[in-house]
Amino acid sequence: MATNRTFTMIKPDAVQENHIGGILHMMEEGGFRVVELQKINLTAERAGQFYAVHAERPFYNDLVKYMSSGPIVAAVLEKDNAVADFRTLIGATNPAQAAEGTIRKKYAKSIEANAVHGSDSDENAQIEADFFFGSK
Ligand code: YYY
Ligand code: MG
Repeated sequence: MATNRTFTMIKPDAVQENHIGGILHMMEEGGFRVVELQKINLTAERAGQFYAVHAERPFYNDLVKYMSSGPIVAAVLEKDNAVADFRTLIGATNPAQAAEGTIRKKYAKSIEANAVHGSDSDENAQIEADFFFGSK
């Protein structure tokens, strides 16, 4: 995958509360093109694999439970400088610290139910996109 792509998920509570459209709109308005899109249920096992890097963290079990509690929307997005620009668009992990105008400021309910995922590096964007969509 080229370095102008990133991977995102719209998390269960945002899907449950009918924010798929609003969140995708903010992504498109932010200059991102949707190149892959899929609504899917993660099993606890798959959610655990996706967040395996956090397996030793105290929030891991709750995170896995949350991420498998309802459907998510997985997507690959394209834009110049995608990974960094998307992290700016989504805002801080903790919505209490998220800047005005960010997706998490508008839609996140808590540090766990924080509306969206965004890859943190080009390498992880590739790995995470492949996790859902396979190698392209
Ligand atoms: O990349 P980002 O999603 O902003 O945060 P990470 O530090 O990678 O954590 C992944 C995920 O874990 C976060 O989106 C919510 C959850 N989490 C949590 O529930 N409690 C924390 N103290 C930290 C993270
Ligand atoms: Mg992260």
